Amino acid sequence: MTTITLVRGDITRVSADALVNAANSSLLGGGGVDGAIHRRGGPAILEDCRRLRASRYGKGLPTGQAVATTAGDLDARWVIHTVGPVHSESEDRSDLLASCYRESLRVADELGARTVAFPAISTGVYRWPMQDAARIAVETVRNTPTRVEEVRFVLFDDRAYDAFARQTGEGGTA
Ligand code: AR6
Repeated sequence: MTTITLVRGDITRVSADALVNAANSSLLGGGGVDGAIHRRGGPAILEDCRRLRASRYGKGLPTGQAVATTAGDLDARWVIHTVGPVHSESEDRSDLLASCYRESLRVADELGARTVAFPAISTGVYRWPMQDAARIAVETVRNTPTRVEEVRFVLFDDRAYDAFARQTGEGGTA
């Protein structure tokens, strides 16, 4: 049984076996969580990402997939990079968003990670509506068989925290 916990805050301040990064296909950094992870984690993460681009992911990491690197100076053993879908009004990309959570847990299992922290993937630059993203995140984690013991969702603001709390049945901030 995987325990789901919610915390409000900055994922780069969290201690866990693995921290998940809401990356883009280039794996070479960006804004939001991605920028924060590379800033606080230091250059070792980018070095690993460049190695991945030079080998297995020459064309970049496809949307919905996940891959691990060192966590550099972060309080974790690994960063698991995953690429969320950009939200679309005309096309249902929900399964790609669910895939980010499934694939990240699969990589976590391969690594032997027991505690994994996730941000709310795709809800920033990629514009996924928060409540729907929270539903997909929580349902997917609940329905994915894994040896991960604790999944911690790290929510950056009250709006994100409340959306996830509505899904897990915890009290929100209101
Ligand atoms: N800790 C936890 N959550 C955060 C943090 C943080 N330090 N910073 C932002 N958030 P986003 P995306 C929240 O944009 O939508 C990047 O440029 C934020 O409030 O980071 O998947 C990548 O390189 C939002 O709720 O990721 C890609 O190009 C959530 O994290 C693109 O953005 C996700 O916001 C990916 O977009």
